[in-house]
Amino acid sequence: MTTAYIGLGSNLEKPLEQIRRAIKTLSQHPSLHNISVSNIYGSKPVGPQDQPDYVNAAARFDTALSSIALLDLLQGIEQDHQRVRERHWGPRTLDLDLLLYGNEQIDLPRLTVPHPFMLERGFVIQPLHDLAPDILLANGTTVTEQLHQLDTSDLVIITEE
Ligand code: PH2
Ligand code: MG
Ligand code: MG
Repeated sequence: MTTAYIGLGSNLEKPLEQIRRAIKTLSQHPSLHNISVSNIYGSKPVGPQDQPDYVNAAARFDTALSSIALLDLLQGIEQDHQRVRERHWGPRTLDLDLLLYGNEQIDLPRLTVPHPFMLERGFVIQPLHDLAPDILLANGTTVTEQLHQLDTSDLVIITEE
């Protein structure tokens, strides 16, 4: 079994419902075990500003799936939410990003883990902090220390889990 962390994001078609539905799907999936979910946050878009605000969260689970099999599973769930791939960093109904897969470093054409931009993003690090404040990130700092480096003033808690 490997412990994995994912980031969830949505800013189209009732984002909070998208995130809740994705969490339900993940929780019921037979290959994902011991799932826990962060608080759910509202956040301002990072990247292009001409798009709606996001809803973001993170989840942790244990799985025997390989990293690529897990990526396939996550992309399948994105497709179930009518995800259309358009603009880079543009709006989306559901984004499921594999953040961490055990302590593995993965550099494949389809998959880079740890997620290459996670350290700079409050909307990733804050929900990750809810789940695992003490784990070490790729730069050798804890999630708590990393969180203190970031501006999280645009984040609002929508629901406390
Ligand atoms: N995702 C993006 C681009 N910008 N901004 C926020 N606040 N939250 C996101 O999940 C997000 C984003 C592309 O994946
Ligand atoms: Mg993505
Ligand atoms: Mg993303």
